Amino acid sequence: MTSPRFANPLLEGAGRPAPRRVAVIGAGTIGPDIGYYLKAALPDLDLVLLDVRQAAVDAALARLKGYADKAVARGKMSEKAAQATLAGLTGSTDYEVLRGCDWVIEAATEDLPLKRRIFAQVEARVDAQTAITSNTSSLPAQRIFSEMAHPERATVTHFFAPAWRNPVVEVIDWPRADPALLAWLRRLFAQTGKLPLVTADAPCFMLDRVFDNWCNEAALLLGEASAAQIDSVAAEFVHAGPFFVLNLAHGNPIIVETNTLQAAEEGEHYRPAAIFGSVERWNTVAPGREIEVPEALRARIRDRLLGVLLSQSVDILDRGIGGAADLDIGCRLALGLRRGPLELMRDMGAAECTRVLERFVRERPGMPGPRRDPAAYLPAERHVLVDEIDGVVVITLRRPEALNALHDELTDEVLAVIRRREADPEVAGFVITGYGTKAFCAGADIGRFPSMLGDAQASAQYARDCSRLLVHLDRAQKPVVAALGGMALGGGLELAIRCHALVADRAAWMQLPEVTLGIVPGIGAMVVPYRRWPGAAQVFHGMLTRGDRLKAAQAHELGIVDELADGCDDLLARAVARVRALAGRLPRIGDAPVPVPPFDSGQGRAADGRVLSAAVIRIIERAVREAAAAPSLEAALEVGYRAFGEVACTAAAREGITAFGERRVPDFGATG
Ligand code: DAK
Repeated sequence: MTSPRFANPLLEGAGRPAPRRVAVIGAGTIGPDIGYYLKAALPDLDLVLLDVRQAAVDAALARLKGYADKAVARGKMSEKAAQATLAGLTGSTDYEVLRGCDWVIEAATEDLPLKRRIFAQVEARVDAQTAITSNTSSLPAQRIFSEMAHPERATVTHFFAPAWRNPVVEVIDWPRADPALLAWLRRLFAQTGKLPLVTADAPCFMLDRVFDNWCNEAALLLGEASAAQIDSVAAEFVHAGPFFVLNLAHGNPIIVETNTLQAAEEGEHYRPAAIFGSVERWNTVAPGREIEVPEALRARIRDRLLGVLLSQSVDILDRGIGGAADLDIGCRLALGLRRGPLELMRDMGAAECTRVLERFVRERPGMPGPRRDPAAYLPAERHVLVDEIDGVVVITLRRPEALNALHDELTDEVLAVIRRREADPEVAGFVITGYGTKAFCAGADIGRFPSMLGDAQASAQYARDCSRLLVHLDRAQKPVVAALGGMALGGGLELAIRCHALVADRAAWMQLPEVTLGIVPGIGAMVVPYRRWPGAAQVFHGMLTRGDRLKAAQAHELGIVDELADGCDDLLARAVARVRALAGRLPRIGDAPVPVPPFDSGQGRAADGRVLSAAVIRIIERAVREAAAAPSLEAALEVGYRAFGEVACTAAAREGITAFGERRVPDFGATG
């Protein structure tokens, strides 16, 4: 596999335009789900579902209408967006509809001769530039496409269920594929909310090698333990145990097929467990429920399950089937692992990894063992991508499952990359951007907050600790520019405003939603804006005390955003150019106290009419005034940290954070 030129797919040039007409062949489960994802992301697209059976087409179209109706009912989609998604979505049983398509996606049964017949029919009707991809989970591209007239425009794009929602797509880099096709697919996926992971053309690619062998290993343990016991032990590592998932996905025949393929290609140790041939449904426990497992048996099952995960992971990395950070994020998002296998290895430590792997290879002869020290398999960065353009290091926050929300590990990684590269004379500076086009960053990962509630000291200290990156930016010797491609919320906006310049896509917007959560933005937003953009003080008052949104264009007029961009290429090009322009003349946030206009004592409501906490608003107003009067930036920031500590002890914070976790609107009327 050749590594993509850029880790962030959006840094690849546009190459060819986005598709206008797409066909999905196969109206079973995954084909229509792929179609729905594409139509929701690209509503102007002409999309046709093709199947040999009209009944399947009709059922698929009805299902997709149901998805759109549900999205509207849940407030996830506007009526208008739902109509646009369903418009231009048609079904057919006639291959002639393929004419004029610029992308054909095959999602038929996992049957090599059938797939080849389908592609012969496709090639007879489309022109040589049409992209053709297959959604197989196991069959190598080499086998599927090698008989085609133009194999260079074909590859595998392997989606994961449910394909309309699951962000992961494996994109297979096989020797005959045109690199421009891969670049186009990666970019298109990243622009439409997906997470493309490039993998080599091995049977079962990257993620199904992990999943299939995990399930197979579980089945091989059945002589010693029941399915329910094995699922109970597996719960430490996955959200749903292997047998539960096999029941859900009717997966037994799939494991038989895929592991037979791996056995034929790579050795008998991959042979599927015989029991798959005689059982249809496993008798097991649902996720969240566990049954008693004797300690010695638990330890044995645990070692075998960990063993197969680690063995597959080191093999994937040793053979270059996929990348380390991709393996971890793919296993979490596509396979439902609680932690990626390399995260597990990191947490286990080298000695425990070696013990587990040695035992596994001893008990399962032929299974791959490590070729390097366990530590050598760990990714340098887990949550950020690092690229370089023209001497500018582009750091991409990549947590698509949480709209790039910040947590400690992520901010530590950003800081580590900056520290590692800033002394390099070849490096002019840095751009920080968010993965995809929807979000720069949706704020702090609120999951961490409940543990701090009620402890003012610990909360204030946490705010100080979390500010390491931001304080580093205040003192940086090289420019750091924030490139906002979409929303910048809460802690994400606090990061952006500490960068030396902001460049934003016209569609981007900003918000400080903390007040709606019963907390305050403690790491700079009550301080920095008033010192950097005093003319916009009233706007920041509204953002802080009402959660008002600020659109990029207005932020540009106010001087907060230095440049507006049109689309992702323009955004990143401008951000890189801005880094170069800032060299040697970095703006610094002032130490001198600044005046602040009075707050208009509003009605304590958010822009959408929701009641906010009067106590929290009081803390914000006081902190803004105190910070503005503070004799230095450092002292002003300290005011913000302490205000976060204070708010963490309020009933409003407890209510707001609890409500967020429970996905309900907080009741600040009751808390004050
Ligand atoms: N954290 C974790 N996950 C998040 C997230 C966040 N901030 N924002 C979004 N996500 C997740 C969603 O839960 C969802 O996950 P699944 O349900 O798919 O598992 C996924 O991202 C996609 O989001 P949605 O499905 O909600 O997408 P929509 O387009 O429908 O809505 C939204 C987008 C941004 C309007 C919505 O996701 C939203 O309201 N998100 C929460 C925004 C928010 O409140 N952000 C936090 C602001 S407070 C401090 C340090 C920092 C801070 C404070 C103190 N100290 C150290 C003291 C900062 C605080 C904040 O940032």
